Amino acid sequence: MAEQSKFTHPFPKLLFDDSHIQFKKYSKYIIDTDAGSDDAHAILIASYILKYIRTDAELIGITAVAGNAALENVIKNVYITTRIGHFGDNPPKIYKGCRTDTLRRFYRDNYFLEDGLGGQQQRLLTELGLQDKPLEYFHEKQHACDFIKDSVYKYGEDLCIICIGPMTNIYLTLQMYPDIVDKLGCLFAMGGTYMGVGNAANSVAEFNVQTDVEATAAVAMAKFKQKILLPFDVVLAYTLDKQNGKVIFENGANTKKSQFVESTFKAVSHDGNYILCDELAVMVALVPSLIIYSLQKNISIVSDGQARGQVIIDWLTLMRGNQKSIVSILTAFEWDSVIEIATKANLDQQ
Ligand SMILES: [Ca+2]
Repeated sequence: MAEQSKFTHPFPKLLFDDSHIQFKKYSKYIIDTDAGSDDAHAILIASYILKYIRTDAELIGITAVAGNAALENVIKNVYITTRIGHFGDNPPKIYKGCRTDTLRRFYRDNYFLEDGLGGQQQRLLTELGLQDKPLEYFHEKQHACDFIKDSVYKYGEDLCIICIGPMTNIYLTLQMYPDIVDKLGCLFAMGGTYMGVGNAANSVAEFNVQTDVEATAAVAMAKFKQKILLPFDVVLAYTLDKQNGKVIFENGANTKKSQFVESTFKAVSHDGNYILCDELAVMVALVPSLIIYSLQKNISIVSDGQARGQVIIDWLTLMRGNQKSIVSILTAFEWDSVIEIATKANLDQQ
């Protein structure tokens, strides 16, 4: 096993236990996304996994939510990605979700520039001959929340929803159809922190949670059968080494897919630190054998004050009653395999 895959915890041993469980494979998946270049990269990798590794599984749809970019841009970015990825003639359908967060604050970080795709959206749409298409061309008529509800009713325990954006779509679906809690197989989310290392302005919250704290807090408390969390600070702990980072993010494969990844990340300064964020979430959700350690802990979300949006971990099991909600927090992975998958996803032919 490579050195990098040995993740050491900075906490006393008593906080960790033998609670790691083997996560099951689901046969149906939905990706809920605020794409975002890293979401686009994650969807590209998902298309590779579904074509070559999880041929038994199906991505039944992609739901869009405002976050990294405005909803219209998220939808177009997802559409572009599904045409560049490994989906072939059968790309997943795209559903338009929530235009804003629950408090309607219209928060954007523009981390991947205004179009959410590193300024490449117009060029890529033009290359696909779609620059003049109206927004309706790119998505289904049914609203994302209704699609999520119908899918949960139809597939139940066989369905896993992978959330790589703010929780607004899931929260709204839950408000409209609360019985999905008892039916859905798994809710998997990239977001939050477990060591308090956030990327929001207050330094303790993570972007997806901070964008819709109310939605996250409500979804976190909902008693789904299985809730899995990939925290942001775990992603940071798994920063790629420079050599692998360059191959994956700087067109190491010299293919159309590899160029797509490079161009959409060009606006971001890697500073020698390449991370797989939403990408890692999608990889381990689709291929759970990549997960080698997790903690089963109660969590809750700070809803006000200076630490608004921070995830509180109930390390010593002190939370009571309605405060608590068990989540599987992922902390360690088969890193060599993760790198191999991310590298191969950039190749046009295998
Ligand atoms: Ca995202």
